[in-house]
Amino acid sequence: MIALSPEVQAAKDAGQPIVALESTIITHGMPYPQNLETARRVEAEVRAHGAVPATIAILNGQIHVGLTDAELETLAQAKNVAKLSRADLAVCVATGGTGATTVAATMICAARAGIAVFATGGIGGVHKGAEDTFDISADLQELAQTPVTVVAAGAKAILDLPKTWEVLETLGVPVIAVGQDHLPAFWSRQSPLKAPLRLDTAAEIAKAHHMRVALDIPGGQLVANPIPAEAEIAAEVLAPIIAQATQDAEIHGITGKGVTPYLLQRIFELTEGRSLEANIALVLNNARLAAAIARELGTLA
Ligand code: PSU
Ligand code: MN
Repeated sequence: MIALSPEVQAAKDAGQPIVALESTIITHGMPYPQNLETARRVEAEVRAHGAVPATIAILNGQIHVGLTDAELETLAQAKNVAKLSRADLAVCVATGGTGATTVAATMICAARAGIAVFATGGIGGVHKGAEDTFDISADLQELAQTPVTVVAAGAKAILDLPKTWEVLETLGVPVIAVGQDHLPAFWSRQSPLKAPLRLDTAAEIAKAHHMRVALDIPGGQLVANPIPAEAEIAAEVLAPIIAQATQDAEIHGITGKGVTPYLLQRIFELTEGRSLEANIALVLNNARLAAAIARELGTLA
C-alpha cells in the first residue's frame, strides 16, 4: 500500500535522515504556482541541510512517500483534490482515490514508513467559536498517538490559540518552543502565551523524541519554531484581518474542511500576498530545523 520513491527508498536503505512533508499545504494552503515553487524549495532546503525529503500524498489509491517532480507538479495544479485527514485515509486508498494529506494523515503515513520527523507550516487546532461549532482539527489527537516530531511555526493564528494549547496539554502532547520562552503565533514570532516547554537545539529535541520512544509513551512532539524575524507580520496588523476573514467565513456559511483553506485564501487577499510570503519563509525555516533534528536522531539510533 505504501510506495517509497526511489530517493526515499535509497535513503532508508542507507540509514540516512529523512524528513516527511505534507501535501495539503500544496493543494489547499497556497495558490498555484507559488505552491509548486514552495514545495520544490522546501524539498531543496531539506536536502541542503543533509536530509532527504519525503512529500506524502495518495495517488490513485496508493500512499506515496516521496513524490517525483512530475507528481508534485500534477498535484500542485490539480483542482478539487480531496483533503485527507485520519478519517479519510483508508477510504481513499480502498477506493483508488487521490488526495492530499493533512498533518494528521501525513503523520500516520510517515510513521508507517518509519519516518520520525515532519516539517510543515502550521498545524490545525481549535477553531475560534469551537464552543458552538466543535470544530477541532484531528491534528491534535494525532499528535497524542503517533510517534512523529512535527516542526511547525505554532498553530495557525486563525485558530483559538489558548484553547489549542489547552487541548494539547490535556492530550499529553509536549509543546516545545524553540529558543524562546513564549509560543510563536505562525505569522508572528511571539504570542502572549508562555510555552509549556522550551528547548534550544536540534540535538535536545532529538533526544527528547528518542526518550519518549524509549519510555514507551505514545504520541509525538510539537516543535513550535518561530518565523524568522525578517519575515514576520506583527500580531497587531493581523488581528483585524483575521477577524474580518473569520466573519466572512461565517457570512458565506463555510464549515468543516472548508474553513482552514477559506481563511488562508481570504487572509492572502486581505494582506495583498504578504501572508503567503511569510508562510513560505516559515515553512523553509521549519524544513531546516527538521533536517537538523532528523540528522541528530540518526546519531541516537
Ligand atoms: N498550515 C498551512 N496551510 C495549510 C495547513 C496547515 O500553512 O493548508 C493544513 C494542514 O494540512 C493542516 C490542515 O493539517 O490545514 C488543518 O485542517 P483542519 O483544520 O481541517 O484539520
Ligand atoms: Mn476542522
